[in-house]
Order: sequence, then structure tokens, then C-alpha cells
Amino acid sequence: MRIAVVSDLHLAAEASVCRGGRSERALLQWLDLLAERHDRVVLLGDIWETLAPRRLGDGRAELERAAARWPGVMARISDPAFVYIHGNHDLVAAQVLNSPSEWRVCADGLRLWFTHGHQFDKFSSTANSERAFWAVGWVMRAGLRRLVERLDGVDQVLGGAHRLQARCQVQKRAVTAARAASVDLIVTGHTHLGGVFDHGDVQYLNSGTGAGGRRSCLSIDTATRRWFWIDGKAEARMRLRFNRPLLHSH
Ligand SMILES: [Mn+2]
Repeated sequence: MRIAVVSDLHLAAEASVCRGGRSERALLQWLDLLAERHDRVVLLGDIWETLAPRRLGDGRAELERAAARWPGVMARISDPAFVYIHGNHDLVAAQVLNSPSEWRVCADGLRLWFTHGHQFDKFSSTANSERAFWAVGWVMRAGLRRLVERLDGVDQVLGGAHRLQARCQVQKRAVTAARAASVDLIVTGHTHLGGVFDHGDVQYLNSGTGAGGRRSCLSIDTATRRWFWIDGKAEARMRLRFNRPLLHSH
């Protein structure tokens, strides 16, 4: 099975708080190209930005407004070629769209677990984070996008995310959970730090982000047991951090 993974688009109704770009056409071209080349495209959470409404707690209305601005993305969510899993910034989709928190699949003898990853983050899994992200929305409306981009780094520190495998607490917790659940691959987004990370018996994969001008994604082929992360920022087609094929099987 060939699976592409995209996450953290942060599509919002208002341009000032939308980190996912301006053109839906360009975004759909990318998603449809991935759908053409894979059996499934997993939309792994934070596809919608519903934590930055004008009024705190208005997430449901915010999702409707965002969907009206990005109708093609919403149409793909109900397309069988796509699997949509909610994250913390689109948690409201669990009720409104019946979006699950995870997808577990077994293919070619590999067990895979797809989940957004905020549950492994000590900051985003707290109730205070909703208020914090709502405040960030107003900072963005004030035109301080650059500041927010720096806040992304603060968010990573608070949540325990790190670019380096050995220092990433989110990754460490995800791998512990994967071992307890007896899966071979755990795939998350959330930290915006994409890559393929070898933990021996478990592989941790992160899709990175499709926001901030990036088009990062994962491509997984369970038949050949190869998976790679594409950093959508610079060399869009460059294959980074190839994994070693898994030798064991269940
Ligand atoms: Mn997230």
C-alpha cells in the first residue's frame, strides 16, 4: 500500500490568521498529485485552524467559515482516496465531521498507526493551550506574523518538541506508545518538524507542515518497506533521510 501523509495546513477563514497559503488551486494540485501517486492520502490533523476565532470558543462556526473559503479541501475530506484525522487545531471536526483521532492499518505485514500527535505534547494537550492559540490569532490579526513564526519555536519548546531525535520528548512519548500498542510505524504531524526517525523496532515518522509556504509530506510504501520525507520548502523533490528497510516482520 502506498500512503502519502500531509498535515498542519492550518487553513483559516481569514487571510490574516491563515498560515496555509492563499491559493486553493495550488493546494489542490498538490493534494491531487499525491492522490494520483498513492492509494491513500492521510490528512493528519491541523488541516483547519479553528483555535483562532474572533471570539474564544467559537471553533464550530470557525470551521464552517474556513470550509467555505477552502471548499475543494472540504470536498476531498469526504473523498474515499483521503483519510482525515483531526488534530488539536481542528479538534472540533471530531464532532462536526465525525473525524477520528487515529487510523490504524495493517498492510503487507506492517502495522501502522496514524495520529496527529498533540497527545504526546505536554503543552497542546492542556486546556490552557486553547486560550493561548486564540491570543496568537489576535497577534496575527495585528500583523505580527513574523512574531508568530518565532512563537512556533516557543510552542515547540513548551511542548517538548525538538529537531534532534534524542531531544524530542514528543517523539519519545510517541515511540513508547507505539511499543505499547505493538505497531511498527507511528506517524504523526503536529510539531512541524518532519522526518523519518529510526528507533530500531519502531519507526517514527513526522509529516512536517504544509503551512508557512511549505509543502512537506511523507510517502510510505509498505510493499517495498520504504518511506521518506519530502521537505517542501527548498528542494521540493529531494528525498531526505531514507530509512533502512525493516528486516523483521510480524
Ligand atoms: Mn497540532
